[in-house]
Amino acid sequence: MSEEDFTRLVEAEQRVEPRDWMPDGYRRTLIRQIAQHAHSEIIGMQPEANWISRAPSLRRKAILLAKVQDEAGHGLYLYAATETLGADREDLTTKLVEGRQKYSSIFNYPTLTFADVGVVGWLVDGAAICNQVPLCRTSYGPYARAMIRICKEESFHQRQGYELLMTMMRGTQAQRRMVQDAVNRWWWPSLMMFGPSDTESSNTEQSMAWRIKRHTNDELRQKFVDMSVPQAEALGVTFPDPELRWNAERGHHDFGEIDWDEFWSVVGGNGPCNEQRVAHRRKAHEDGQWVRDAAAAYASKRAEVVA
Ligand code: FAQ
Repeated sequence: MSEEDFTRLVEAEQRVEPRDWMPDGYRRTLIRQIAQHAHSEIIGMQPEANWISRAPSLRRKAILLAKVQDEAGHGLYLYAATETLGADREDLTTKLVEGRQKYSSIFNYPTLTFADVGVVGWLVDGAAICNQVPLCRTSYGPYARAMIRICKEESFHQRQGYELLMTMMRGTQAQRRMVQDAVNRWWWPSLMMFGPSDTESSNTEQSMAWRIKRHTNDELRQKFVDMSVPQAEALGVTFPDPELRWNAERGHHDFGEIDWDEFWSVVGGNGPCNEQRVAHRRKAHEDGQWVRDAAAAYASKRAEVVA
């Protein structure tokens, strides 16, 4: 396949498969984005896992455990997708724990109360769905197929969060205050998940041309705001943005300016929990060395028997 064949295939909305010829930049961009996505799922287990042992009922514990396990599964599908592009999983993990590869800024904020579990489900998984549903139509086959299952599971995650918050809002005054406080802390970081504004986004133009990304960062952020406002009203909470209002002319909600200094500071490693998240991941990886050694020894013995 030539470069022209590749371009024709992508423009005809067909899928690129692992053995097809692809430009080096396309492969590199995919590995970067999918690895960052996989790392986000794996690091993203930590803020919620913080509450598994303190969940207020058996039902909430079972739901939370299932959600965090799903996130591990998502990370594994996504690492497998990078392997179809020639990436090495061990190398990606090394880059993550050495701070040479990014993961989503959102997971560097702490989960201070159980209401945070609900708000992470509602807003963080809600933002993730908004961003990821279009990725089911991304041009690289293994990534697009992984996204279909991931999105189904994210949708359950979002609903469990919303249902948890609905329950708390029907509770005591203190519980309602807890929900509003969690919303106040997570709203802006959730908007930051979509990345820098389009004018600052270094990768969007090329990624859109290759049909890796299907919408720009600002388009998806706007969609998320429009989707979340009626959900907040139904729940009985407000977002901490005095400039948030319906603009009938645009047919969308206007909203205030994101604190981009905060965004870049968190992306640069200086958020409230960056150090703790990476240190925890590094320790888990080192503690798992004996499992990887045992699995490798078992596989090589099996290979000898078969030979
Ligand atoms: N945090 O040029 P762009 C989840 C970086 S959902 C950190 O616009 P791009 C589910 C970006 O990498 C979260 N870094 O970049 C879950 C680039 O740096 P580079 C994960 C960010 O790639 C829920 C630079 O800024 N979802 O895990 C962020 O075209 C609950 C310039 O930006 C995905 O990864 C950020 N927020 O667009 C799990 C979805 N934003 O690499 C547990 C797939 C940007 O050039 C619990 N990814 N950067 O050095 C994407 O759609 C895209 O990669 C974007 C960024 C939209 C995130």
